[in-house]
Amino acid sequence: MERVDDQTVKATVTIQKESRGEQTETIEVYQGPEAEVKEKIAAYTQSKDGEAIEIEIRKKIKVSLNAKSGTQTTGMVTLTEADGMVSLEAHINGLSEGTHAIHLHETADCSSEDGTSTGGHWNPTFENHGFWGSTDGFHRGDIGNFEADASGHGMVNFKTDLWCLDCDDPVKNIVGKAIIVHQGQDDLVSQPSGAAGARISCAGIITE
Ligand SMILES: [Cu+2]
Ligand SMILES: [Zn+2]
Repeated sequence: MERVDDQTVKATVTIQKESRGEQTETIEVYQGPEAEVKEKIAAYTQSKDGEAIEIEIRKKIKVSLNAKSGTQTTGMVTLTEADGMVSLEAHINGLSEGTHAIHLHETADCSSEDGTSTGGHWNPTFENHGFWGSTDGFHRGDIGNFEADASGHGMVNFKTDLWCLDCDDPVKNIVGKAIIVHQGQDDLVSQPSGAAGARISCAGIITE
């Protein structure tokens, strides 16, 4: 299992108050572990009865990609949730130059040498494998392909409202899943996984 280097929640609480025709706005920011932040918000807002309260919570999970299948492919992935969107930003090193697939797989278990302990593609909607957004169906883990340069570095920037971090919806929650980088390219057609070759790097999306 990968260690989570940084798991924080940032919450902005805005309180609007009107008295004698005058509007005042107070903004409080809390940052830390989710449970702690929620406790602080509850304590703060308890005394603010009858005032307009707006709470925005930003979640962040950082995990490291560990080399698999005899490679040296490692990296860092940051997942952020804000305004109903989840962003994935990955920096990957030790790749062969060219196109590589990246997916979410079913289980955050990177213990096996070849990454197969993570299971198949995460597919909570029971659709076919395909390119993200395809009307013919796609897995909710089908992030797709990215390019690695001559120095073996690749970057992924991906954003979607079909995921969440640690929410109650099993079709959206990506906590407990794995991020897998492949040796080859996803052809976006072959079933069930795009014929992308060996699993060369793995990160479990876990919160502690
Ligand atoms: Cu995969
Ligand atoms: Zn797939």
